[in-house]
Amino acid sequence: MAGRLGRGADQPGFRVEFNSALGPYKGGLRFHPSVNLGIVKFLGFEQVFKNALTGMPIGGGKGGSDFDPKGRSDAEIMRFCQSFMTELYRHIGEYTDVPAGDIGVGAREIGYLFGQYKRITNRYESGVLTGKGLGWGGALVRTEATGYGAAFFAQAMMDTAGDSFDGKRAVVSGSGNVAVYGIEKIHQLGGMAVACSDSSGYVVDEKGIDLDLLKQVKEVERGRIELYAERRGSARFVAGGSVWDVPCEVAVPSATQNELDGDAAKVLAANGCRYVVEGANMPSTPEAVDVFRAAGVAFAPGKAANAGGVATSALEMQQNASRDRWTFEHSEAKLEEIMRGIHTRCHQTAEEYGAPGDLVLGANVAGFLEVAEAVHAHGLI
Ligand code: NDP
Ligand code: 8G0
Repeated sequence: MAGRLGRGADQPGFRVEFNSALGPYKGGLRFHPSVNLGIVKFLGFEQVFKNALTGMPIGGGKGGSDFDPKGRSDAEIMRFCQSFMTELYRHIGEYTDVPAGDIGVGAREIGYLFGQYKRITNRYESGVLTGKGLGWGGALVRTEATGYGAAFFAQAMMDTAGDSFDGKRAVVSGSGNVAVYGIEKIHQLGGMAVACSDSSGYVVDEKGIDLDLLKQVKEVERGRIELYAERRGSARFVAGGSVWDVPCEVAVPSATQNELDGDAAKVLAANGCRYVVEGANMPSTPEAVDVFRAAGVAFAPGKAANAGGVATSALEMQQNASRDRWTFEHSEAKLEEIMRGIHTRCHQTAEEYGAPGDLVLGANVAGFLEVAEAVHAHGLI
C-alpha cells in the first residue's frame, strides 16, 4: 500500500507498507529532496527481506518526503514533522507499522514526530516509533547500531577468510549516522578509516579520521565536511570528486543509493580493495557489483550488512513492550550476535544453493524463503 501524505501537492509525503507476514511494517522515514515514490518503493521492497534476515518479528516498509531539511531552523523542522505526522498517524501503530529515522531524520525529528502522535491520539504508545531519545523510551545502541553492525559484519567476513581488521585502511562514504559509527567500530576493531564524505566532497586524513572532531562538525554543529579539514592539519578536503579514488582495503559505502558505480568499483579493485561492505541501502550499482565479483572482491549487500539498525529497532520494540531497559553492553552483545548470525546464514545459504561466497545470492534466497513461507502459511488473499 502506498500512501500520499500532506496537504498540497507541493510537499508530498509517502509511506509504503510492503509486507507484514513476519510482523508490523518496519522501516525508516527519509527527508531528502531526491525522495519520490519509486525510491520509497525500492527501499521498502529491500526492507522486507532485510528484516526477515534479522530473525526478528518485523515486516517491511519505508516512507519519507522530498522536504529538504538543510538550512532549516529547529522550529521549521518541528512544524514539518508535525504536519507529516498529522497525516501519517492514522496509518501507523505498535501492531501496524513502526517508522524510524533514515537520511535527514534523526533523534530530533523522531522527538517531534512522537510528540505530535501523542498529541493527536492521546496515547503514550512507545512502540509506535523507534530511534526515540534515551530519556523517553529509546534504546541504548540504536544510534550506533547500523555502523557498528556493518563493522561486525565485515569482521565476520574477515574471520571466514582467516583475516582481520588489524591495520587495514578503510574508506567510509558519507558522514551521517551510519558513517560515523561505522568509523568508530572500525577503529575499535583495529582498522583505520582514512576518508569520509558528504554531498559537497570528501576529506582524506592519513593519520586516521579523528572521530571527536567529526562528531563535533557533523552532529553538534551540523556543518559541512570541509570544516573537518580546516581544523585538522593532517587532513585535506577535495571538493566534488569520488571518495573511491582514495586507496583502501575495505570500502564501506554509507551515504546513499547508486553512489558507487562501475568505474568507481574498477578504481577500488585496481587499488587493492578486498572487502566492500554496504552500510547504505544499495549504494553499489549492478555494474559495480559485477566488477567486484569478477575481481574477487568480497562483497556484502546492504540488506545483510546494514541490518543491525533495524534489528536494534526491534530490540527497542522488545524493551518498550516489556517496559524494560537493557544496558549498553548487553545490547551491543546482542547486536554482534545478530550480525554474526546473519553472516552465517547468508554464507551457508550461498553454499547450499551452489554459489559459495556469493553473499548477494545468500541474502536474497534466505530472506525470500522466510517471507514466502510465512505468506504461504497465512493463506491466499
Ligand atoms: P544521514 O542523514 O545521517 O547521513 C547521510 C549522509 O550521506 C550524509 O553525509 C549526506 O551528506 C550523505 N548523502 C545523503 N544523500 C546523498 C546524496 N544524494 N549524495 C551524496 N551524499 C549524500 O543518514 P544515515 O547515515 O542514517 O543513512 C545513510 C544510508 O544508510 C542510507 O542509505 C540509509 O537508508 C542507510 N541506512 C540507515 C540506517 C540507520 O539506522 N540510520 C539503517 C540502515 C540503512 P549531506 O549531509 O551533504 O547530504
Ligand atoms: O529502524 C528502522 O526501522 C530503520 C531506520 C532507518 C533505516 C532502516 C533500514 O534498514 O534501511 C531501518
